[in-house]
Amino acid sequence: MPKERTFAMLKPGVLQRRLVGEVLGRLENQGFCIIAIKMLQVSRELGERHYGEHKGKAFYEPLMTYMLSGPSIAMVLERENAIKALRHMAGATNPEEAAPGSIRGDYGVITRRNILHASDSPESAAREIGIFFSPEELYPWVDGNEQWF
Ligand code: FUP
Repeated sequence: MPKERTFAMLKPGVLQRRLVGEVLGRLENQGFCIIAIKMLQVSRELGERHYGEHKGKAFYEPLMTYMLSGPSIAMVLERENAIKALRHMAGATNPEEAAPGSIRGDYGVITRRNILHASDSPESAAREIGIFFSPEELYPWVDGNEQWF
């Protein structure tokens, strides 16, 4: 299968709760190559571009408040079947419904603070990567360990 790229973002609570290492460790254990990573304070404008599809919904403003409450960690991850694999690892949007063993199932408590964002389709992945990263910020590297995964 060809390699695929997806976009992931660890939301502000992950830093607050000292869960960055736990979540990144899980992603590395599943063979994702981190080809771009940065810490950033999401601005209102960036938050609205990212979550614009939800504008007008009851949870939109509380979600924005949360996303702007502190820095986030944005990433581009590469792997075979990366988009589905990451969504599977993330688990259901509502942590109460997310399976144990999934990231949201194990660390999430409430939906608004559900640990991470993961792109849900190739179109979303391309759009979200483009919002958060310029092409020069991506560092595709040859995965010499891929036979181990
Ligand atoms: P997901 O793709 O799993 O991140 O889920 P959505 O795109 O449906 O939701 C985006 C974000 O909105 C979630 F991560 C958290 C927030 N949200 C709520 O706060 N309440 C809801 O009922 C649904 C989503």
